[in-house]
Amino acid sequence: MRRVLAGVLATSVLAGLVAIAAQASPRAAAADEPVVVVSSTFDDGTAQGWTGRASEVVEPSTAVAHSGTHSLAVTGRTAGWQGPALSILDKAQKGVRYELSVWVRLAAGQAATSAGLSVERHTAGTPSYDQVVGSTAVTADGWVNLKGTYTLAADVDFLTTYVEAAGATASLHIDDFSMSYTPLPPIQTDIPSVKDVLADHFTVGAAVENAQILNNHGQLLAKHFNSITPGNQLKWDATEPAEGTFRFADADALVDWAKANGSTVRGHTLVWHQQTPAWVFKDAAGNDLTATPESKALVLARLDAHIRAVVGHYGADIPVWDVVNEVIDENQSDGLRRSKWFELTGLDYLRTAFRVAREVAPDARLVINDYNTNVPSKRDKLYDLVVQLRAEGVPIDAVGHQMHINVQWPSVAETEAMLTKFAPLGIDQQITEMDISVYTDNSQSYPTPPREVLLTQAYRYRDMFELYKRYSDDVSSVTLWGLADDGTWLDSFPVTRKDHPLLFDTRLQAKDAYWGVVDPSRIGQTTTTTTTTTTTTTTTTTTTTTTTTVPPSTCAVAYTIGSQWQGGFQGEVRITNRGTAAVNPWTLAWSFADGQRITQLWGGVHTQDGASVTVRHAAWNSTLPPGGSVSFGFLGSWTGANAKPNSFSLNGVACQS
Ligand code: 9MR
Repeated sequence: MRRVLAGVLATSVLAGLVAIAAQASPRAAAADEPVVVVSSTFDDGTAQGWTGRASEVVEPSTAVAHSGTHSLAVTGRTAGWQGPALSILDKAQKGVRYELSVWVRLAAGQAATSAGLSVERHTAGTPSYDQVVGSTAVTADGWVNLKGTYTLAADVDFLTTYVEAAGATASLHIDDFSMSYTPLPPIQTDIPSVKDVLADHFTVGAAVENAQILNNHGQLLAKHFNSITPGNQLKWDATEPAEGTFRFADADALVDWAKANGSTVRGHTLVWHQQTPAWVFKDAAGNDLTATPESKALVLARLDAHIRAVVGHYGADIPVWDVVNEVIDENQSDGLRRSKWFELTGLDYLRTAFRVAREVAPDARLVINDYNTNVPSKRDKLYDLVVQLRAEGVPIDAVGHQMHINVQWPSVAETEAMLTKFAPLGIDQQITEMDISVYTDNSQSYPTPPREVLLTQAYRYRDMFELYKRYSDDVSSVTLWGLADDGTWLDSFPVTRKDHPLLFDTRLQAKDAYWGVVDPSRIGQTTTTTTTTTTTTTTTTTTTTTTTTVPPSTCAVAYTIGSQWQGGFQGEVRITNRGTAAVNPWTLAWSFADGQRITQLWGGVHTQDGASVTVRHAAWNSTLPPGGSVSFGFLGSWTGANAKPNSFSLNGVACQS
């Protein structure tokens, strides 16, 4: 049975989920229990806040329904990007990982096409578009579920989620949209910090996205790592999407976080054959450059300008750069990857990149980075290139070994041979992108990784870190490609399936793999409990007192009645941010039990729908700093006992009252 509560908030069709907002007596959200913050079923015969992105028409329809009586019909589309959109500005809290799910079906008679689910956000008027679910086949014959996760990492003044469809004029239906999150348990604070355990050997890093410096992720990152590598934010497509137009906001936020948290930053990466915008290899008329002296001069000038701008922007804040990435192809007789860079410039792009980086950042450590450097044929080609370029005076300071490996491959002996190969050069070596996939071939897929596989992984981490420690005179840093198993590129590479390659699980709790690095005598002492979906696997160690049952409360609300008279009263609400990150913007919601109605409110903007009240910040108090408070006051009418509301939610997350 479904109940439709005020607005778009309702209990969900998803069994066992708990809607916290606008319920009369919501219970506190427990860790590991999904909380629905938005549910749109359209069964009340309204569009429940959904609109078109342009002039297309959205209206409730009984023609088809995924469940209940209604769906939302979308007609009159004239472009692929058009489709139904819902503002989630008041619902999404920064740093919280939401699951978005919607069912899509084409209207009767429409030709098959594809559809996707995305988020549009604006910061200071500049729009960005984040894909939640990529292009997925849809037809008029049945419903297709688009489901993915989204974490807001930037301050925004506009935030919508929307469905678009490749068929520019296709009419479609959507139904049973939900936006939910599963509160994380607190991070374990009473286990050793990886960076402290390895302090005598090398720095320990994690590759991160902007969402991972917030909330629990930020706490975990700060506790265990003293180096971060922006996973995508310093790549060419992020920093110079159009010639001469530089964007540093995302990378700046990571660098600022590192500075504030005593962490160093590895700059990744200045030159790569991927994530390089098309304009770099086109002439002014938009034609592909061909290998001519003029083209070579043009791309080397672009490379020079790019490195000058990016490395120059960060100066001493980024002391290590992966100057070039993945330039070796061991299947070529000369060992050099046939990238556009190589085709247009030969080896000169390498020479230019290192030379300019050295000129702009004379003190930075300059790295040549690659994967599979343990494979002898590839390792030897890389070695030959490094020797040749260094002999020419090209300033290469370090070799980066990515170390994307799995639970069976490669052997420790082969990995040791990788390090000993380069040691005689007296060159620094860094482990730059390590992870250990639980899979050894593309046909495997575990809903939950078997315990023996996780134990094998733990022993692999133990053995590899023991090796690195033995070579700590040669190895200055070890970075993992990700923070925890809830964010890994291996979930979609080489095939889509859930992988578990890191030290912390999807709930940010220490795995056996963590103990493999920190204290191998404790491998096997973790207990693993599994719930029904792959994303709610929880590992708690038997050796800590932290449990997964205490919900993290990041806000507290004090509701006071200042004075009260026959029929009227004056109230004040004080919200305190108990988290470590600012909340901006904020919206507080609660439900009155006694028929109270707000007649006037200051310090915020209110709406009231029946018993449900929503108060959004005023223009001047939109930020709730960590540890700080904001207050607003109001006049209201009352009947009955004028009972105080006993639960509140801030941006959809339950607060203490
Ligand atoms: O982690 C990165 C992922 O988010 C990007 O989609 C991907 C694009 O190719 O790049 C990933 O990072 C890569 C890194 O830059 C170089 N070595 C391989 C990494 C994993 O693909």
